[in-house]
Amino acid sequence: MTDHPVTSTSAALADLGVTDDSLSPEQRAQLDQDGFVILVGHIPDDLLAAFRSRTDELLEQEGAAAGHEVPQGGGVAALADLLNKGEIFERCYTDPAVLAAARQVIGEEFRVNSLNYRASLPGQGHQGLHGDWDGAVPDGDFHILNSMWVLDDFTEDNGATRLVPGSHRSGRWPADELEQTTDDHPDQIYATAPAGSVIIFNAHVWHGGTLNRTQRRRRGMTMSFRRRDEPQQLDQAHYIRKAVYDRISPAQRFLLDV
Ligand SMILES: O=C(O)CCC(=O)C(=O)O
Repeated sequence: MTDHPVTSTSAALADLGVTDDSLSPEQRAQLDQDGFVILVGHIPDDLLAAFRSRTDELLEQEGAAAGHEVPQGGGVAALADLLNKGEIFERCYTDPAVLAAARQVIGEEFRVNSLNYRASLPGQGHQGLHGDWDGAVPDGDFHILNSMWVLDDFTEDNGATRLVPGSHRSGRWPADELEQTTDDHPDQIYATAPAGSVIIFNAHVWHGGTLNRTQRRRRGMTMSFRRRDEPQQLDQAHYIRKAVYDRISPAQRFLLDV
């Protein structure tokens, strides 16, 4: 790890151990074609346990204010600004596979957008199909990459994220095909995955949380990256705490843009 200032995304990624092998050729092809790839068993058990206990602790501590930094709508327990709320969360934006995917989708110039937590509550959580963008973009002109860090098993009945494979390349938008974006889409799939998985997706793929029909929460964290010359969902330079800034490496500071 370098102590010298880092001045490019490629230098930051090299410093964090991102290589051509950080994703396999099959994973890269799926990310291009379908717009997503699921890494099963990607989060070590001890880290998964730490994510669960720290997010529970934060929900308890923050109470009604939880998630206020990035409002996420109703029907969920939400948290935001996680990168300032525990060293463990730094694993999400320094993960070589996720960073390799961000470079593949966005290109060489990107930075952290945000790390949020979204737990669909029993009987709630259904979203309209959307991309994390204002409308369709030409194939290949992508701005944003997201990754869902799966903290509970995602199943068809507990609110797993739905995705429409290939929709990022369609030049169309959910409202072009659905009367209501909350409707089912004939080509949608449920991104079912065991706890400890990471679902990496081109955020222009039409997606959304689904109804949690169970009596338990469905917890996940979304770690996203966006082109460097565009606003971050959470202004990291504004929010960064001194202790965090002092602790992290030059490569991490470059990725946060702080
Ligand atoms: O929680 C999910 O499954 C998806 C969340 C999402 O797409 C969003 O909040 O925009």
